Amino acid sequence: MKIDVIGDIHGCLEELHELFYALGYQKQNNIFIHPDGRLPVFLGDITDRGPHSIDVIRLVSEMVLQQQKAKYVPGNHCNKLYRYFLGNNVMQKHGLETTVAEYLALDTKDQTHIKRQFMTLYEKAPLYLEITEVQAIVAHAGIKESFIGRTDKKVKSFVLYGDTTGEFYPDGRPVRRDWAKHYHGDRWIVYGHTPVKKPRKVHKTINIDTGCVFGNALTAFRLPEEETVSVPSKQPLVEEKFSYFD
Ligand SMILES: [Mn+2]
Repeated sequence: MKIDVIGDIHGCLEELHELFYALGYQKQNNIFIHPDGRLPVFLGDITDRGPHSIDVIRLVSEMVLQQQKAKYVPGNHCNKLYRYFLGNNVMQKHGLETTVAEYLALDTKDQTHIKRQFMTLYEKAPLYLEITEVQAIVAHAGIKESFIGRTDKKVKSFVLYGDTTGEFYPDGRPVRRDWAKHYHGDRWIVYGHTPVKKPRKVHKTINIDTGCVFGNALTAFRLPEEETVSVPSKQPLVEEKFSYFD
């Protein structure tokens, strides 16, 4: 099996279409299909902040659930939207407000449909994916080697939010450890979550969140080829959202 892992989309539907075409996919029955049968894998954070979160939910659900031509794992933004749909009192900020505004502008019938589609997508998704054919693990914010195979609370928090210390910078961003530096496994860990200007490879880990919603690029990582493919963003650049590790 050959796979194309797709980084954080955050409602950037047009860039997603362009990325699929750049990867050689064709539009067929409202979804994107690769002539060689490649498997697209969405690594979470498909909504929030960008212009077309609802249509991204429609496309990803159609590909993953209805037509079963793609895989999906959730990100922290997906977790928060799910809790909003459950009726929990979640804070509508950090981009959730844009998805909620799009959702509330739909008529009641469409609202019911989208809510059900997204909740089913989330509930059926594994916390992370182990894809043995290409020796890879896809996890939204990454995963430590010792956590692979586990799905307890500690692992869930790591996979969704990353290796946070519990402390915060003065501007509110969480302090993160650079877990990738300590990863020495043989399998690829493909992740996103923390925007970087260029895909960041450290040992056998790769961060492919190239911050499309912040004006940089949308990126895919192809296995077994070990190649990245990026398309430029159509959003304005927000420089301060990009982090730089050594
Ligand atoms: Mn994230």
